[in-house]
Amino acid sequence: MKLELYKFDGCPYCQRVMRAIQQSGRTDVEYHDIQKNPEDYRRLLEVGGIDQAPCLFIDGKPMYESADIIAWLTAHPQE
Ligand SMILES: N[C@@H](CCC(=O)N[C@@H](CS)C(=O)NCC(=O)O)C(=O)O
Repeated sequence: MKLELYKFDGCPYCQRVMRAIQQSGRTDVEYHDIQKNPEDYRRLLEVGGIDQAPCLFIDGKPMYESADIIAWLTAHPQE
């Protein structure tokens, strides 16, 4: 399963998700900074359709909302 987090560092909701990822011990999340990388920003808009971070792509399918992302990560521990 491919997990990609679209985020930027000044975003408190992104920080909350990244903290949850760190605390869970997960090592399988790829980070995409939408402020530092214009291509990542474009992909977020193209695939996600909403200009909002954080967004977790789960096998290419976008999930918005930090609470939903954290709940999903909790329910799906790294194998
Ligand atoms: N309810 C959302 C809020 C996310 C949010 O407001 N993110 C801000 C950055 S901190 C954002 O992307 N704002 C841009 C926009 O909404 O257009 C969550 O919990 O993930």
